Amino acid sequence: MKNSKLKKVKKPLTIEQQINRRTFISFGTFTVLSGVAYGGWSWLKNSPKEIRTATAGAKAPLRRALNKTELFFRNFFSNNHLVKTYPKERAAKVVRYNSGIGLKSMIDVEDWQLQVKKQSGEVLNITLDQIKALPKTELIFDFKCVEGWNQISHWGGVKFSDFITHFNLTDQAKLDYVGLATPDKKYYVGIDMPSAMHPQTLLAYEMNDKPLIPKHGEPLRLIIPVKYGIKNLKRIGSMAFSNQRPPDYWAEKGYDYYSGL
Ligand SMILES: Nc1nc2c(c(=O)[nH]1)N[C@H]1C(S)=C(S)[C@@H](COP(=O)(O)O)O[C@H]1N2
Ligand SMILES: [Mo]
Repeated sequence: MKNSKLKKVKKPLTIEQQINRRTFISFGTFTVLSGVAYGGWSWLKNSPKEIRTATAGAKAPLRRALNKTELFFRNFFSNNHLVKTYPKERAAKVVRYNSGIGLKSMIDVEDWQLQVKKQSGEVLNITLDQIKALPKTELIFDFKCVEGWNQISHWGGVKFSDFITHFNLTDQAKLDYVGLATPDKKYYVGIDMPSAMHPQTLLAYEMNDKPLIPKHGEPLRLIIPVKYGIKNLKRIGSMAFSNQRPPDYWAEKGYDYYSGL
């Protein structure tokens, strides 16, 4: 009889050994993943701040990510895509007031004029009556602030795009951006032109069917429902057109320039 080869039989692991093995694997995985997370975090933490342009204050890689996200979302932006609207009854009667940068100085509403600066340097001065003479558009939508609140509110005014057509600014609207500022220049925003020309973007002079009150931006404010509240500048004093990002109050403090919804 041949020597039967003795097959080496693998002894099954005891329960205790199995537990030890799993503990080892989980703990090892945890350690490796923590290392990766810590590495990523400290890389971001030690990365340089962005170079101050229209935006500032954020880490350079974070800003790159925000700008990439903007490009991604801009591809989907469409003037046919409308923000959800609501019936009038749903609009808040007591409208929340957020902040009043650029609203502190006194202005004479009777004397107020909107200063429109063309890229050529030419300036138009437009009165509130001229603006009110245009067709009025109403909008009831859910206003959203980056600070975490939202509220359905009701606005009336002229469509930004109607304003552009009426005042022969069509060539200006071919530029990439429009910048808006309060009369004292203490609050200012930059808006990409597709968002400004969106059919629901308003130069609003009414809230709840009444003229705007000072804290909500008397006599004229921007209502741009495709953006967060920060871009909805109250008390517009001037408007300018350019191909460069106009200065933007919150973007200079680290917030996303685009701030789209
Ligand atoms: N001039 C000016 N406009 C402004 C602001 C501001 O401080 N000053 N705050 C913005 C922010 S962060 C928000 S959420 C909305 C709030 O508008 P409301 O106070 O009419 O609710 O206004 C925006 N427009
Ligand atoms: Mo806000």
